[in-house]
Order: sequence, then structure tokens, then C-alpha cells
Amino acid sequence: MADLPLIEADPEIAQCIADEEQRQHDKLRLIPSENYASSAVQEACGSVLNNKYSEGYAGKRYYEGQQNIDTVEKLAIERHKSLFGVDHANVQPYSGSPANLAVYFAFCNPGDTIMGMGLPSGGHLTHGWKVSISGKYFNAIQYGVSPGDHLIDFDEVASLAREHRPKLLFCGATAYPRVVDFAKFAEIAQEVGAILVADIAHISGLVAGGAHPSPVGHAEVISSTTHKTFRGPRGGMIMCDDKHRKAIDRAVFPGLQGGPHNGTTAGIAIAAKLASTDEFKAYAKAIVDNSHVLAETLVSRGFDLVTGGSDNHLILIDLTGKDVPGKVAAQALDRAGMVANYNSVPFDTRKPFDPSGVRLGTPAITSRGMGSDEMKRLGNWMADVVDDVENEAVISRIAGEVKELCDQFPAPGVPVR
Ligand code: DSN
Repeated sequence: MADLPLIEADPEIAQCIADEEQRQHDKLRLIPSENYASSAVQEACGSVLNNKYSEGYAGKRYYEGQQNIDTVEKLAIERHKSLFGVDHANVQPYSGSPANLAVYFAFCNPGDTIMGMGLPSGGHLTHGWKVSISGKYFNAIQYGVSPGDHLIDFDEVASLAREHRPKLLFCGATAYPRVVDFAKFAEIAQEVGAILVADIAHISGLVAGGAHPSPVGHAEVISSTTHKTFRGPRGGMIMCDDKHRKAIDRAVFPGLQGGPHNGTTAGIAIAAKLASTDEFKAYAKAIVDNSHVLAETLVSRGFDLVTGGSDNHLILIDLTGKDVPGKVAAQALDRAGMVANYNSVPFDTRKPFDPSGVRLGTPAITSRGMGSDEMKRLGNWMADVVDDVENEAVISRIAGEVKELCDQFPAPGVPVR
């Protein structure tokens, strides 16, 4: 069969990719779980490593021909151990949700009690929310944030944990703009005999770069994706204390998954190498600094931010006071070249598909090298759009200004035309 280049083999898909490259160049990508993977990561992910099946672990595979794959996976594991200071890393989970599912499978039986942060408070679906397998197959107890300050309500966490004595206590979130106090969670987990699981999917790059406290030493198990602040490929990983190594490895394979995606594993290894540099430390700090400046600018323009600000990579705007629904705002911002996502806010009175908030973050725009001046411009553009949300002339003028800014800050891994 002819081995044609993509443009000849499938011009329609080639065009979709070219259009997406253009979009990722032209817009300010503010979805806090997204980023730009480096060219090196993308090269590895699209390599011949994808042609290989490798069920099992290095040295113990069910297929021959692992001379190179074992090296790739061992590099990924060793780099994670050294970067995060953990006993063990499993780099095979296909993404964050399968990683968390493997954690459940390692320690729980159906019907067991688990505890996590509720989705409406900023927790993840897989931390026990009712529509997820984690909420359907387990007796999931959900904690939340305090009604006043919207910070994690540790009194509630402690009292629910004492009452229900979960096997697993999950901490970590997808829409929480503040530092997670792993030590406090560990104290509660220890008191009730639960295993503390820190899901650091959103903040793993900040942890690796020293811009957020590490859960290591507090959580016995740490799960994560690899593509958010970490800037790796779409993938997942689980790190754990030595005593849980066997349970975690068995749960991932053969418990939950078949062959690992070896191209992704190579991308994860590269991301871990890049995350161990001083340049990455500066990047992680810049994400947080940018988030501060953006939050301050938004507050100065009359926005109400959940918890009043941000000390990580993420900002959650409550638009109730502006009388603009989150979806309307997010769609207008997108037309103006600023891509965020509409999101529920704590104690939201609107429905999840039409909520009161907009969630945004600084990982991707920081990858482009933007700093505080650009954050101030961005915050003011956002305010101009939301304050005049139906004014297409304003939206179109700002879209042009956003494009000019983007031209000055090429995105890593995205060809510029
Ligand atoms: N979908 C991710 C996010 O946007 O936060 C979480 O898995």
C-alpha cells in the first residue's frame, strides 16, 4: 500500500489540523486544563513507538520485541521518581480518569465508602460524583467549600470522614483557585484510617516546578494527568509509596488496561525531563504570577472571583453580579479570541449546562512567554467584552488586537504560517 504524506492521504483531516494550528496560534487559550505540548513531546507521541504492543511492565512483558520500549518506560518512571521524590511511578494510565479508576480498583470493592470533593464545589467527576462510575459503584461521600469564603471546609471534611470512615479520601480539584493543604487532608485521613489520594492533575507542573506545595509525604497515592501544567502528552500517571506499588501496578495492568500507549510514555518521559530544568521552575512560577496579575486586573474591573483571587494557575469568575450567564460570556469571549469555559460556581443557582461562572487559567498563555503586561491587557479585554457582551463591534475590534498580540508570542509546537 502506498505510504502517502497526510496531505495526500487525507486532505480533509490535514485541513482540520492546519485549521486547528491556526486557531491555537490566533487565540488566547485560557482553559486551565489545556496547554501547548512541546515539539519534542509531539514528535515522540507521533513516532513508531505507537506501533508496538507492550502489555506488562519492563522486564516482564507478554510480547517480545521490547528492547526499546522497556528503556522508554524505565526512563519515564525514573524521571518521575527523581522529579517528585516518590518511591514508585506507574506511567501507563491512559489519562486522569483511568488513573483514578485504577486507584479505586487497587484499594476498593464495589460498595465501599470513598470521599472526595463534590463537582459543584470544584471537585472532579471521578472523585465520587453521582453520574460517574466513582459515584455509582462506591458509596461516595462528597465534601465541599464553605458558603462564606468558598475555601475547602475542613470542619466538614473532618466530620464527614469521622462519620463515614472512607477507605479512600481524595483531595485535589478542577476548579479550585487556591493552594490545596495536603497536610490537613493527611491529618484527617490518618485519624480515620483512610488512604489519602492527591489528584494533582491540574497542578502537577506547579508541584514539579516548586510553585505549589507537594503532596509527597502527605498522600500515599498521587494521581495525575500529564498534559496540563506539566506540558506533556495526553496521558496519566500514578505515584505511590513503596507499600502500594504492587496494588497500583496490578490495578493498571492487568486490572484495568491492556497495552500502554508507548508513544505517549515517551512523551511523558520527555515532559518529566523538561520539567526538571530551571527554565521549567521559572515557567511554573510565571504561571502563578500571571494568574495573580490577571485576577487583580479582573477584580479592579469589577469582577467577582470565587475566593476573591487565585494562588495557583486558575481563576473562577462568578458573573452573577454582572447579570451575564457564564455561557453567554464564554461564547462572546471566544468570538473575541479568548477561549475559556463556562463553569458552575459554588452554590450555583443555575444549571451546570448554563451556569453562572467562567473558568480560566494561565498555563497555555504562559507557555507562549506572556507576562504581567499581557495579563493586564487580557483582563481589560475580558472586562470590555463581558461588560458589553452583545456589542459585536467591540468583540471584533478586540479579536483583532488579540490576534496582533498572539503574533508577537508564537506558541510552542504550533507552526506559524
Ligand atoms: N477536563 C479536565 C478539566 O478541564 O479540568 C479535568 O479532567
